[in-house]
Order: sequence, then structure tokens, then C-alpha cells
Amino acid sequence: MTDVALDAWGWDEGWAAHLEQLTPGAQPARVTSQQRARWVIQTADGPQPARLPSASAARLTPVTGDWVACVPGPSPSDPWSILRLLPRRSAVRRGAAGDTASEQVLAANVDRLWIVQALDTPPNLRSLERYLAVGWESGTTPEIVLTKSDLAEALDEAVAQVRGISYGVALWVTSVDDPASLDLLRASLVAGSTVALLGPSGAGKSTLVNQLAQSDVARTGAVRAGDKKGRHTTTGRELVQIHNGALLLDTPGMRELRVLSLDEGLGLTFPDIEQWAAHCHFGDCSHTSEPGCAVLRAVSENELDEARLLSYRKLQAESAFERRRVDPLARAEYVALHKTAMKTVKFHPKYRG
Ligand SMILES: Nc1nc2c(ncn2[C@@H]2O[C@H](COP(=O)(O)OP(=O)(O)OP(=O)(O)O)[C@@H](O)[C@H]2O)c(=O)[nH]1
Ligand SMILES: [Mg+2]
Ligand SMILES: [Zn+2]
Repeated sequence: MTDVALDAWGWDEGWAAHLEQLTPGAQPARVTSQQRARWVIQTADGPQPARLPSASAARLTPVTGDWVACVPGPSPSDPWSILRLLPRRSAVRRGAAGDTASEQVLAANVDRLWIVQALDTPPNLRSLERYLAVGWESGTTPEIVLTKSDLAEALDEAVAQVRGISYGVALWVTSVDDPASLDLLRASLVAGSTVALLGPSGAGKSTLVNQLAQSDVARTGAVRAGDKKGRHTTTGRELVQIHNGALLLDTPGMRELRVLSLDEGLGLTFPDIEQWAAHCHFGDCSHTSEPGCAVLRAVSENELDEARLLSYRKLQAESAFERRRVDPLARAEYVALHKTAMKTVKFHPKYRG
């Protein structure tokens, strides 16, 4: 079963097969926005409000971008009921803000992830690396969009710096003053394909959505004069379809992006470091002080920026911490390792009484 109205929102035979298998008889819909316990879904009959009668029945809470199986309410004025979440093809996740030990799905079923950063201040390479790791880990294709090139003090240098840390990632440089830069970005959009925009507040995400849509679909707000920080203008995650059929998912600016456990995300973000690491003397080299460390040699020979190595190690440590938190086996291994390390120290001739 395919549905022409929903094809435009990315529906295809793969989704149809899941629906048929998991919830035969239910209708498909895509979540276009979520505010706490209220959803708006795009159904074959157009947008409808929806609710989740039982979170356990749906297995997971649907977020913007999700495909769901649902049924209409008892009367046309009632919200639809979401019965089930269809398995995600990709999910942009981060550790939930604060101390809570949980994760937050920022967007689901995203094909391309635009990491947006403004050029009104020098580029923050360490932040871009963090976003890239999250992007790769999500199962999407991350890309970097540098906005406000009109406000850059040293444009060429800034772009070169970003290019130097973005391996295998498309890099776009845009400005509202440069229509050609926006035309290029617009031409890259594909009907029915979903692009999510992620980045700090004030980066220009909503402005970009409006420019690409050629209409004011998203609210935008000025940044603070001093530090150029945004004022958190966008408050919800919303999926909009623009005139050329592309689907854009705008998100609120983020203060922090905590990574979860990283697998391929780390290696895809730092392929240069992993390449050197393959030549380290020890297979489990931590690239901190080991003899024969090829990564440290690259730093000493100025082939690798030490700040980039520190960024890699920081993300690696955060990822390991997350893994121990969610995986008891990893935690047990860590404890065992440290016990051995403690014993080694205790019995070392230097420490014996
Ligand atoms: N000079 C200049 N200003 C821009 C450009 N793009 C966006 N801005 C301005 O930057 C400010 C912030 O833009 P928004 O689009 O609201 O930023 P946002 O990333 O959506 O911010 P949040 O919704 O808070 O996350 C607005 O005043 C925009 O007009 C640009 O290319 N050049
Ligand atoms: Mg915004
Ligand atoms: Zn090493």
C-alpha cells in the first residue's frame, strides 16, 4: 500500500511493509511536531492532532520525523490515536540535558543533518567535531552549513579551518546577502527527503528554512549584540514541507550536546587520527604517553593539531562513560581493570614499604 499524499512526506514501500506487519489495518502518518503530550501528524487526509493513549503500547515516544501507525478519533473533532511507532531508520540522539540519566531523540528518520554554525564569530571547531560525531552516529549523513558569511572577519581562513576538520562531509557557506549561496543549497534538496537543522541558538537555522522555503514558515530572532548568542527563538521541533517538495526539520538551538556511546561516529569524525592510530606500537594505545605512539608523533611533527587530539580523547572518554552507565558488562570490565591497576601500583617496588 502506498499513498500518494504521504509519498510526498517520505512514505515508501519499506514503511508500508512495517505497518502491514506490525499494525495491520492502522493508518500511517508522520509526526510533524510534538509539544509534550500533543502531537501533530500528517495523515493521508492532511494534518491532524494526535495523542498517545498508552506509551507502553507504542513502545517508544514518537518525536518529530517519526512514522506512526494510528487510527482516527471516534468523531472528526477528536484527536487521532497513535498506536505504534514504526522502527526508525535514523535517530539523532544526545544525552538529555542536566544530570538525568537518559537520552533524548532530537529528530527521527532524517536523511541529511545540517550542522549549522554562524561565521559572525571565529568557527568553533571542537563544537563542530562534537556535532559531527553525533550526526554520524545517528545513521544520517552530516553536512556543515556555515551561515552569515557576510559577517565573517576572516572568511577564507575560517572556511579553511572548518574544511581541515570535516572529512568526507559536504561544506556549505551561506549568507542571506548572497542569493547564489542559497540557490546552491536549495538545488541540493530532494523532494520527499528529510533534512534536519541542528546547531546553537542564533546560528540562523530558522532563517535558512525561511530562505529555502521562500516564505516565512519559521520565526526568527536577533542575536545579542555582545556575544552574538541567540535568544532561543525556536522552541519546538517542526517538520515542514517546502514548495519544491523537500522536508525541513527545524530545531531549537542547543546549549549543550552530550554524546551518547559512540561506535562508528568517532571513527568517521576523526578518520585522520584513526589512520595514525593503526601504526601505534600498542594495539590498545590511548595516545597519551605510550612509546611508539604514531598519533603523538603526528602531533610532534605538526601533522595533527593537538587540540583536535584532545577533542577526540574527550569524546572517546565521554562515550566510554556513557557505555559504562548503560552497559553493566562494560562497567564490570572497567572496575576489574582498575582493580588490577591498583594492585600493580601497590606492589610496585617504588610503593612497597
Ligand atoms: N547578517 C546575517 N544575519 C543572519 C544571517 N542568517 C541569519 N541571520 C540573523 O541571525 C539571527 C538569528 O537567526 P535565527 O534564524 O533566528 O537563528 P536560529 O538558529 O533559528 O536560532 P534559535 O531558533 O534560537 O535556535 C536573526 O536576526 C537573523 O536575521 C545571515 O546570513 N547574515
Ligand atoms: Mg530558530
Ligand atoms: Zn597511540
